[in-house]
Amino acid sequence: MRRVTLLFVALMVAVAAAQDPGPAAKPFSVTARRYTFDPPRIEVTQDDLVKIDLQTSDIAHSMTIDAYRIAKRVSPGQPVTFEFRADRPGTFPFYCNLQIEDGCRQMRGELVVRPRR
Ligand SMILES: [Cu+2]
Repeated sequence: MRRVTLLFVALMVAVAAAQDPGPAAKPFSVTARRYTFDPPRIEVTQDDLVKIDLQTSDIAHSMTIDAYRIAKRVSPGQPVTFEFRADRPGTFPFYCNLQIEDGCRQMRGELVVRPRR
């Protein structure tokens, strides 16, 4: 019985460690405008909780990161905040997937997720 209890405690500790949210979300403020993202590059470390405050300074845009299945639309005067866990290391492009203006196709940025050592 005691052995079972110890096992259970060990398991719960392992689960808690796996779910450790770690430090608070890393905030980034991103401004979309014709036809750039500012900043165009976001660097984080694997497993960081990334918080993006997205706003546009002109027309509606989006911030789309296919690798993370993120597509957030932002409208003038209505900033959007979203969070995600950067669990995949690598360099991932982000872009604007709205077709309101042709120039949006030039909107490119990259998310760099450094591997955790
Ligand atoms: Cu756009």
